[in-house]
Amino acid sequence: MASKKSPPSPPAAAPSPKLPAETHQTAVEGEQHLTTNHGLPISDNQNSLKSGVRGAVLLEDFILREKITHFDHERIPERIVHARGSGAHGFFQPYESAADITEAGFLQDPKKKTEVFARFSTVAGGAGSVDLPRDVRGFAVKFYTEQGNFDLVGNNIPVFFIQDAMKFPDVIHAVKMEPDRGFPQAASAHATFWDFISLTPESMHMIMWAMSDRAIPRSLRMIEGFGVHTFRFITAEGMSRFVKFHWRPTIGSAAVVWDEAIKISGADPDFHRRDLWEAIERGDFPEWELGVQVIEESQAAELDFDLLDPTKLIPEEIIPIRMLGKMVLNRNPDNHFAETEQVAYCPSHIVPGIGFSDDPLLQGRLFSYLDTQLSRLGGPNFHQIPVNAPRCPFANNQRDGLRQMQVHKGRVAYEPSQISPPGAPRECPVHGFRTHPETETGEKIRKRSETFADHYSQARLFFRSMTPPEQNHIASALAFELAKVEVVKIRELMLGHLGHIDADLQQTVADALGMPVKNSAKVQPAVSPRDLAPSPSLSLIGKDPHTLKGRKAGILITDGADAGQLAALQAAFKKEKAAVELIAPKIGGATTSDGTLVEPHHSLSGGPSVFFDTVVILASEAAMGDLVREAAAVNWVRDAFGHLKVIGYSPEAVPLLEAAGVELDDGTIALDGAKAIKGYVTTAKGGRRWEREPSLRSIG
Ligand code: HDD
Repeated sequence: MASKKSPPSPPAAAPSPKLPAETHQTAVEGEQHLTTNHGLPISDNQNSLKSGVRGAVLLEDFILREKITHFDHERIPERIVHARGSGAHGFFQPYESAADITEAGFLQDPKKKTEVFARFSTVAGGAGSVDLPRDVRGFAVKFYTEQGNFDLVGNNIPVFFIQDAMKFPDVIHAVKMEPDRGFPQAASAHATFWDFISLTPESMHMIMWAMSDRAIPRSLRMIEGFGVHTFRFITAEGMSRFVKFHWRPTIGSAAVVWDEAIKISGADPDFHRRDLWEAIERGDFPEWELGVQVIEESQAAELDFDLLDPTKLIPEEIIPIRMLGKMVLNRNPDNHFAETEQVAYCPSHIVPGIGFSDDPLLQGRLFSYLDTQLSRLGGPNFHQIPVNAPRCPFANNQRDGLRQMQVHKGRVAYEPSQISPPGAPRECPVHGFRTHPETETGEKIRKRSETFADHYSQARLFFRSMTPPEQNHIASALAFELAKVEVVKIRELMLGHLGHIDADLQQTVADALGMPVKNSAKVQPAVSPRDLAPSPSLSLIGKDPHTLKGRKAGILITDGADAGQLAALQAAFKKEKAAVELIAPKIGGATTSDGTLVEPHHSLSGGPSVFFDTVVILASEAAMGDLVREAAAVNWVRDAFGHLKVIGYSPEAVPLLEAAGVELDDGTIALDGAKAIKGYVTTAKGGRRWEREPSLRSIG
């Protein structure tokens, strides 16, 4: 009932305010009706049921209640780790039969494509966190094979923080936001993380990777992936070998610089998700080769570390990668929640021809994922959700349970049975999965193997395999993160560990922190670190493919910009298979020299140069007066220069470069003719100008 005090209702005859036709969609004959979840057609989706137009809403309104109730339950528990992810559909196709090393069905026939769903994620942040924190990236792929689903649940870093699953909740609690204050979100730069790490020497190798450029990738399309653990490949004849899985992006790997990552996080928190989505929408399908390092069981004993230790890798220079085939991601999800959120990967999902090793981290994971899906997806039937369901037939005697979607028929849900109908599921000793019959002996014991005890040699190997700019980035990242740790003894302990990795690194980080190196805490390694031969294949800069393929160029245009140059640049980028976006001072457009009104993708303030791999400024002299006084324009250029990008510019744009403090070098190229465009493109293919960095930025 309307309150007596309220002003009188307008007369019933008063016309209700008119909404634009398209916001008030009513079905016409033959169109689908909006209905309740139970199929009742809904006549009005704009107004709740009230007593009078200004009166109280009635409890009777079951349509309102159903709509709100469903909305209230739209969220499910987010993943405890890897909560923020982006997914895509695609396929995997082998190059040739791998029957000599595995009987896995999807690796036998080069003509056969296997459907996949891949999900890439950050680890520490919540589902709504940004895409570019310094963090490990998850790289999970579900292969829907004819022998059931194979889930390869890896990361973009080939080693891990810990050696035993017993420590997983600890390392995750340490990195996640601190429980009393609820921050920092998606960041390892805080005391609890470094407290745990400084007391966990086995993390040191992983720390080198996590502080490297790998942890701030330019694009999910450019990350490498690793299975991390040692797995087994088993042939049809029962021959078993150890393997390490590798994913390699065909367009090469690249990272952003830290200052850029921070700015991207503000300008576009969805930077990676958008990039993946848009690349697939424009037909620029991301591709990865899948390969394995194959290790004969007899070879395993000769390696200078234990294959069961997930904090170690095998340099490619020692055991090369055999490429097995290619994955192409060619379809975006239809629905982010239904697919990317509900996809449930489990390392325990394997197929005949693939087996586990006794890596204690892997063994713990074999339990954890199924367990977490039970609560995350509300019960034991999550395999029936379309993105999780095998594409091959599946049948067993498991029944009922929460969220049961199948209607199982018949009276027999067990075996053996004499009354089950013909065709009832039976076990299959010939084609069924068999565990590799490894001999296990040993006393029950809670103890770490001594073969896991060398925590510094491979950390050193990684650091010394980096190019000088990459080494500087590791030192800078360590200094940045440790500077956020207010507890001095944690910093001193970390400096102590760094001393065992590399004395120069220790000194550089100490200097950047403004702490005397002599204050480093004494750390007694369980095994003295050794000098292993560097592995150049671990460096990203060292294997930069020098290409613009899959990269994005940004062209800043103003009124009067040279139309011919714009067309020539667009054609040149297209030839290189690079995407191009235009930026203009105003989103309404810029009129180029031939009088064409060009519509940009971004206005200046909405399209900062951090979005692009290389940039061009095509400006007229007349536009300079305004641009040099416009912070968005000056920052656009200053950032592009500071982020070491190759910059092409029309000679008229020089005042803007000067206002931005750009010092012309080999990576700043005046576009004063067709030849100049060619030279600019060749230089831009070379990627960032690392030689510019030391004059712009100190370590720390
Ligand atoms: Fe994990 C999710 C990768 C160790 C327990 N993990 C998860 C995802 C990836 C990884 C990519 C996200 C999958 C998706 O996109 O849905 N995890 C790894 C790697 C590890 C690793 C490469 C070490 C080599 N994880 C690890 C351990 C445990 C877990 C040791 C527990 C004992 N991981 C989980 C989990 C998650 C998970 C709690 C959270 C959500 C989920 O599983 O589905 O079960």
